[in-house]
Amino acid sequence: MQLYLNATSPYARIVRVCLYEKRLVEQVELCWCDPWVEDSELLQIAPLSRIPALVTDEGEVITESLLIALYLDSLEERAALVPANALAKTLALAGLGQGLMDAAFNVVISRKHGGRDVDETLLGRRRLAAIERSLTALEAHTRIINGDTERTLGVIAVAVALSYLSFRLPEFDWENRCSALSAWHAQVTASESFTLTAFA
Ligand SMILES: N[C@@H](CCC(=O)N[C@@H](CS)C(=O)NCC(=O)O)C(=O)O
Repeated sequence: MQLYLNATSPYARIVRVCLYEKRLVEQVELCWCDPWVEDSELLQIAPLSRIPALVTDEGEVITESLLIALYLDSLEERAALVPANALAKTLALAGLGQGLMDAAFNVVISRKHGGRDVDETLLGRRRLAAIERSLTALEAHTRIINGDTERTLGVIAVAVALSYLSFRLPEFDWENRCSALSAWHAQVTASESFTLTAFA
């Protein structure tokens, strides 16, 4: 298999963490690329020019981080990313994590191309408010308060989204404002799958 990725994409990091959790890293060639330039190799397989993109051994191209994670989960029984007996809980948390990631990523990319003024637009304000509300919801989330750190897709998506927030939008200072979330995140990200895939 081949995975198209870069070192700063939170979406690609979800997939990389999943590869370590499923112990599939050795079976994947990492193809480092820049989706923001005309990369002919990436464009050949991914018309949207977005990463992550996984090329399977059969030649199928799977895009969208959570869909790639589902595919990887199907390849190996060990370390279920989406356990059948906790399907709804796992998907609920994964959606929250992906949503937080989307909001944060949109803030970052909008500022990059439009400057800080974009924060004052309707969309800019909505995204910043969405991040704040998500942090509040996560801080009060029963799975986080109960210390559920089993690295399912939901836990991985939320933890990567929070790491991305620290990496790109440190002004949110969520680590000091959300103590339960911060303790939970520290525990989840102490694993090899996170330390070996840190944003660079
Ligand atoms: N929903 C997608 C988002 C993927 C995405 O937006 N990737 C970014 C990099 S972090 C990208 O490749 N952007 C290039 C572009 O939109 O042109 C996923 O979950 O994989």
